[in-house]
Amino acid sequence: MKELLMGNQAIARGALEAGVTVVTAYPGTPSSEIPMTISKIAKKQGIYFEWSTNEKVAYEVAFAGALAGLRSMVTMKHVGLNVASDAFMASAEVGVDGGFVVVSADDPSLHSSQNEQDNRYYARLANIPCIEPVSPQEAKDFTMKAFEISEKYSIPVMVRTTTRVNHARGDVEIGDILTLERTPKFEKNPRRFVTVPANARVLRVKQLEKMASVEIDLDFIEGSGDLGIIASGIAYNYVKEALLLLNLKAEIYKLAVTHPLSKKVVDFLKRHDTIVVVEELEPIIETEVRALAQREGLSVKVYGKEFVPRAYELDTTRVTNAFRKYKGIPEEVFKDLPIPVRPPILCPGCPHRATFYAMKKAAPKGIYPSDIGCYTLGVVPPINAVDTCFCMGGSIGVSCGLSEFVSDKILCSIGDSTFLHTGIPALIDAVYNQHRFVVVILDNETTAMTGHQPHPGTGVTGMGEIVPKVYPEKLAEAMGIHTDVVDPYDVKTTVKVMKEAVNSGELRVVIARRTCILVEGTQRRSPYHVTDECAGCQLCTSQLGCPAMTFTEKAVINELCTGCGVCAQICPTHAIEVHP
Ligand SMILES: Cc1ncc(C[n+]2csc(CCOP(=O)(O)OP(=O)(O)O)c2C)c(N)n1
Repeated sequence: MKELLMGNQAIARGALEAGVTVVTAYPGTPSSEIPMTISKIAKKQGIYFEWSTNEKVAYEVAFAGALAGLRSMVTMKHVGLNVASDAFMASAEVGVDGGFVVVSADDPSLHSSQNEQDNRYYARLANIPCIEPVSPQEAKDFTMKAFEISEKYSIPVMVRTTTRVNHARGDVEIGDILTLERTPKFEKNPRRFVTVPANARVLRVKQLEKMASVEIDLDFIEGSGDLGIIASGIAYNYVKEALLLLNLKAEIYKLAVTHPLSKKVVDFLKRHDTIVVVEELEPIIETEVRALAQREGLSVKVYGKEFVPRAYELDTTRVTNAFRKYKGIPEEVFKDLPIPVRPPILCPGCPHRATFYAMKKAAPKGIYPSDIGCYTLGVVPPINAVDTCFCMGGSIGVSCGLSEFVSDKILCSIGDSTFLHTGIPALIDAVYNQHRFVVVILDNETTAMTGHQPHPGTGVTGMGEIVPKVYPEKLAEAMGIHTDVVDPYDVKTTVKVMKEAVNSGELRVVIARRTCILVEGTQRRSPYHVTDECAGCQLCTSQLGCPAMTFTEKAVINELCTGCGVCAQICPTHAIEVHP
């Protein structure tokens, strides 16, 4: 039986058909639908699932499952592996008992990410196998295979995907869900599990030996021609289309296992005088293929990034142009379709808008370091209250530094999920090292940006259980920080509390708590309208930038109004009222 599945659902299905019993994750595009799929059926299937506080914890929990002999999977976006990398490196050395699959969902072209990063480097850094599907069917099959390989060599296996593979949909052959009757057990073994230098030195050599023996048979070769093409990941699909468009003949080596390279690659090199490596992002395979050719004493000419762009994702046009360049024929210039630009913007009624308004009122000339979440959209005019955004949790750490080096007033903004993810250690640093600035936690009681996943502050687990909430104010107060909790829809009080915090000259925390408008729903509030009292001062539109407001001769509120009432509170002529 076949089912139309998204790549991410296919990975989840593959894990189920491989008998997975532990799945953990921290959300992040383009990976989020894998754990979201698992979370819905975890209880029924007897799977332990958790949304973890951050990727490092997610990694450690799943790794523990694998150490106890259970098939385990952890999923994250590419930058998530930066957060998990300490645990990741150790796990590669220690090895696993149950199959352990690490899904790294990379985001070439940064559709929804802070940077572009090729995590195939991580597979090399940790020296673990890396396999890359190109379709939903392969996403399922390779996930299953990854569990097998992991158990065969007792090593974590990376399934590396990219946005187009995660989000593409296609027919997938559905098999049976596997139930493995395994009793988890932890057998003490300090020589393996306690990585003091004397033990870790031994593990290091063992791991090298283990990886030297890895041979995974998933690659295939197709087509014929003098030219040899090596393509991996989604680039393989573009190569096929480009060859058709250009009527070009070539033998294609479709690389599924991108670390370690199969011995078959050498035979392929021996058959060709010229090879073009087509891979998205970094010249990793290209460099390794060149090294292989040198080691084997082959005179084959290897091309890659001379023709194939290194930045951003590839597509059929870019790969076709790469081959045009290679053949010395003019590249085709495609004009972008005349689609109107629609930059992302905070939703109408988003409580973050009101919080930013109050921050700017409290310190109009302040510096506003920020973080990653919906609130990063506070960078867009007219809000302009986001001066930095580097990495998750970075707002507080950067404020610790800036507050020491510049004399401006500093108010940083960070979301509730992000605060719990990596904000806490930086806040402790601020207390310890006596840094003075204001931390505004924009607590919309969810992880909105990535699809409203629960987190420790929401009081609901990934399996749907109701548990005690972790309150950011209790954490901050326990650190000895004066902390206020405000409702950003109450503009007057929020501005007053922010001003007090800024002018205190102390380290302060202000928690702006108001449920995300998409979670709360808009039905409960009456929309507003503008009366004849409007003086046309444009304060509302110029300060808030709410998509529910426009201005012609006077302010106009459209049907997008959610009834938050923030604009009514700042109107100097009281010309905004609830719609009669
Ligand atoms: C290291 C890392 N992990 C995950 C993500 C994906 N991501 C972006 S913002 C965000 C959290 C947003 O939640 P919150 O801080 O509560 O802000 P909100 O969007 O709800 O305003 C996540 C998980 C990321 N960008 N980087």
